[in-house]
Amino acid sequence: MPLKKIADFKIERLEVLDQEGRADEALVPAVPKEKLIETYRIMVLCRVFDEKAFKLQRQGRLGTYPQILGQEATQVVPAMCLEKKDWILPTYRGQGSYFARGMPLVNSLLYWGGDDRGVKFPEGQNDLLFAIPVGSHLTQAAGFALAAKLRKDPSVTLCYLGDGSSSKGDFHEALNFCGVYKLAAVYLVENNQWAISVPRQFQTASQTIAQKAIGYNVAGIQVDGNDVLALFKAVGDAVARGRRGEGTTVIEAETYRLGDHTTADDASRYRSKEDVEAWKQKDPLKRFKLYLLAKKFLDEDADIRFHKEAEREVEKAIEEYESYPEPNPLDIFNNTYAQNPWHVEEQKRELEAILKTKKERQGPIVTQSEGRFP
Ligand SMILES: Cc1ncc(C[n+]2csc(CCOP(=O)(O)OP(=O)(O)O)c2C)c(N)n1
Ligand SMILES: [Mg+2]
Repeated sequence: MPLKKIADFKIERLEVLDQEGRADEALVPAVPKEKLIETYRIMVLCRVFDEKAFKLQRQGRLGTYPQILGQEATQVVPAMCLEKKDWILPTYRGQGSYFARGMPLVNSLLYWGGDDRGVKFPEGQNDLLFAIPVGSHLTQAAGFALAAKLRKDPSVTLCYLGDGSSSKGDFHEALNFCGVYKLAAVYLVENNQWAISVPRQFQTASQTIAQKAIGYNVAGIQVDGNDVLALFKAVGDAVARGRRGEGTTVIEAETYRLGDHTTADDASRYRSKEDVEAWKQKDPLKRFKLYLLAKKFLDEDADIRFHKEAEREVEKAIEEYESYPEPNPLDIFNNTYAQNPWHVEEQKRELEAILKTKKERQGPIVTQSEGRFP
């Protein structure tokens, strides 16, 4: 006797733009023209910033830096789908999401230059600092979404994670919690095919990452992560669903990390040029530009202007970063506890004494310009 079927599951993949930037009109989301152009402008800014930050690191002017090259769409578009009061928890590969939220470029340079004054976010919006430990922010995102629910606050929590992060227990604990309490959260998995040198197929045996949503009775969908319009549709729908009280969505956005894991890595040691070249053909900027040109929302002159403006903006941020007033080493004790425990106070006094003696003997201890990153 055949067994009784008690449930049926399917996972869908959303694609709107093809590689030449032609859209499937039936699927195009209703996003105002101005917003599309602004999205493109920020994506261009990300690309210019990213390239420059890489070079600064190579010149010893910036610390270790994780490029977002190739992931501009998965970075920028989800953040563009939020209201200011929504919560956003990016990963360390998160410059694009921060820039989409209006974070000044200099802050990112300060952060990756090892200066914690870079983590001062724009006032009046709910941007959180990413965690460098992989996945530790996933359960925190569920906590933010639960807090919003308890306060009857309509804000939605957007949490970014990588394919590697989805193998961690935190992901499953967070989704279990979100499913049970029907929380207004969106987990945006940037599946860039690599967790440092570990490829996607060694990350999970499941056919998609999106299908992991099924186990927790939350919505799940896979999208082409290099397709701006597909992302606007999937994330826009997920945010609206959360806002309506209909729970959490997992979005697996398939993309590719075109650069190294960070400036401390050399990806040519573990992956082929052919693979990288094939993904370059799916460049999210190129495809979106072709769409905007065809729609006459953009012309070549405006594109050149966006690039020039981005270069000027980045240069200005670098000047500001490199002439930033010296940090006070004692700040390390000021921003962790509301009230320092006794042993931290003791360390603070110790550093105060060291700084005083050094200052008397040698003048300033830290200089911005001289060999910060040998
Ligand atoms: C808890 C923890 N384990 C290991 C690491 C080292 N680590 C840094 S990034 C990374 C890979 C993460 O891959 P993924 O989630 O796919 O994000 P991606 O870097 O590709 O954006 C690892 C293992 C870490 N930072 N934290
Ligand atoms: Mg990854």
